[in-house]
Formats: sequence, C-alpha cells, structure tokens
Amino acid sequence: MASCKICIIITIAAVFLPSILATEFVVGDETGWTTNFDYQAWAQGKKFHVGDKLVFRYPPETHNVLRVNGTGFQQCKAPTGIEALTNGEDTIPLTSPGRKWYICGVRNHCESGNMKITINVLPELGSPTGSPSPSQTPISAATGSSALTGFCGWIIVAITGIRGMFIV
Ligand SMILES: *[C@@H]1O[C@H](CO)[C@@H](O)[C@H](O)[C@H]1NC(C)=O
Ligand SMILES: [Cu+2]
Repeated sequence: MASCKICIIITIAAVFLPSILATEFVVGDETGWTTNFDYQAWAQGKKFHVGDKLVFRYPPETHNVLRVNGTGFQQCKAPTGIEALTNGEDTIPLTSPGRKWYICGVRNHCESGNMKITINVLPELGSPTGSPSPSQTPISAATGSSALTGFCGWIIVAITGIRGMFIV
C-alpha cells in the first residue's frame, strides 16, 4: 500500500525531526566568545529552542562562562559559589524555555568588554506539549490531513506519544 509507505516515512520523520532540527549555536560564530563583540546583535533574529545547544568557544584561561540571572546580567555579577565553565569549548544544552543570561567572569570583561549575552529559549520544535498551538506543529498537521486518517494516523499519534515519554 503506497499510502502506508508514506505513513512510515512521516512517522520516522516525526520521531527524528526534532533531533535533526536541534542546532548547535557557536556564540559569536567565527569570532567566538571574546570582548568587544555585540552578542545582542548576534542573537537577534536567531530562534533558540529547547534541545539546541550553545557553544562558547575561546582560548582557555582567557575567558570563562557564568550563568547568571537578569540582575547579574545587568550588574555583571555572578552569585558567589557558582562554578564557571572554563574549558574553552563549553557546550550548554538548552533544557528549558525562557530567558537565559551568561557573562564572562574574568576581570572586567563583562563591564568594560560587553562580554555578556542574553537569549530567549523557545519550547522544543515539534513538541506536542511545548508548542503554543498544537495545530502549528508538523506532526499534528500530518495527523489532521485527510490523506492520513485511520490506521496511519493512529500510528503517528502513538509514536509521537512514545517519543514524548522519552523526552519528558
Ligand atoms: C539573582 O541572583 C542573585 C544572586 O546572585 C539573587 O540575590 C537575586 O535575588 C536574583 N534575582 C532574581 C530576580 O532572581
Ligand atoms: Cu572574558
């Protein structure tokens, strides 16, 4: 049955699409993590989702990465006792939606060198629970289409549900 082949392909796509779409963002691209770079301009227009990763790349010992809150971002102050990331290839998985703030804690790089970045993380792509409107996800669109009703639709729903259990 031709329609079931399509169904299988769509099911596989529904399972693997979110991981294919997961992106690793190298902060500052080729410039990396350094002083006097406009990270807000860099972040502008990019869409960060749960499941994506931020990579802070810099020569070790010249900089570091501290996760802070909005106040810490404004004042270039990290809470005492938190551990800085220091290996120069620091990969931070974005595990929850919302605003995130990172600064460099070396000397006055944050205050004087503008070494700070804030991003807004959106819910996971293709996630049935995380999406603001389920009708906008590719999976639901496929399930709702008239070509894929009945048995095929149920398989997609079941597999999407199973995938959800592993992710949550
Ligand atoms: C931000 O973190 C500091 C600790 O560094 C804490 O005192 C402050 O209450 C936090 N602010 C918010 C808005 O969570
Ligand atoms: Cu620095």
